[in-house]
Amino acid sequence: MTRTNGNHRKFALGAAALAAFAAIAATPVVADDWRGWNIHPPTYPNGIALDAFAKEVAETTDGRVTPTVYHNAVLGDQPDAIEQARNGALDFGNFNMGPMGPIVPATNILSLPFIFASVDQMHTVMDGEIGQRFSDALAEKGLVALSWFDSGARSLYNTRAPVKTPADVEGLKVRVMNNQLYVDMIGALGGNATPMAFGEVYQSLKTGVIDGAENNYPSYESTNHFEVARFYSITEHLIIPECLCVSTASWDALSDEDKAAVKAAAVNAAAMQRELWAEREKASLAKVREAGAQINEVEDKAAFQSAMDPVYAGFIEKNPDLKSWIDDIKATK
Ligand code: BDP
Repeated sequence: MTRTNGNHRKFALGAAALAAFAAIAATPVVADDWRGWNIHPPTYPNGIALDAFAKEVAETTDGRVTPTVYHNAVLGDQPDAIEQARNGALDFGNFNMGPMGPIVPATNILSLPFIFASVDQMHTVMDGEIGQRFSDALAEKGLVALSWFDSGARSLYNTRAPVKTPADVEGLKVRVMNNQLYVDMIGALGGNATPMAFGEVYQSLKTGVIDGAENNYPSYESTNHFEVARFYSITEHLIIPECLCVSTASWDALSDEDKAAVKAAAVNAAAMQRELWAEREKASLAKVREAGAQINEVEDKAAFQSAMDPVYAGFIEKNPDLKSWIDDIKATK
């Protein structure tokens, strides 16, 4: 938030007073100390890119905006952090569109299983006209999406056995992010979904409160979930982008020049994050394999896809206006 120098005083007219006033008026505003949220460690691709964003913003605004990134979710869980950014208690954050769905309904489209055919298609969509529609929907809820980070594809993993067909999910207790669509998704496979904070998953897997979860390779690895849930099955059921989002309140307080600087830094951060992401996916896969995780292909992915028909039908019934967005995404090459 902008913390300007509030020394506004009334002066009697006179040369000395005018001179004093001119001196106060020339005092630069106090630097805008932005606080940013990150769920991951600082060494994760997102953490590195967010720190680079903070550094570039401080430089290119000549210190008028000085962001600090708070890593490891120390400022709160994701749904809570999204609310904080919306009401201006936080200035920016890297948010996944999964927990965004309950707040910005249009973003639920990005949580539909198998909505994208590939990560490349997701990039094309998010960097183009359809991505702008999501940005507009976020803007209506107090968030300015400046760029889009990669989050790969999410697959199922569990403590019990490889998942090769939908029937293997039957009866499994699976942790999901906070969004009803994921409860429906796991339910459609015959499993029981439990929405839970990211930071609680390791312990819950370890103690058997849940049997499994779902995530991309870097998060499966960085959280050490692979140590306790050794069966990772390449279902790739979700490809969810993440934004670098700024609170509208913080954004509106910027001059046009500083807005341009912050936007440029966010675009650069996303480019960096995507590069680091591609490397980290490979490194994480190698690390978990080395540690004994069993990674299995899912040959009949179509079986998982068709099991999602009721999830799509339910979504379209509740959101008829969003049907055309789904068609437009599917038509993007
Ligand atoms: C990670 C996302 C993060 C989510 C987390 C989760 O980057 O934003 O909070 O998954 O599963 O891949 O909660």
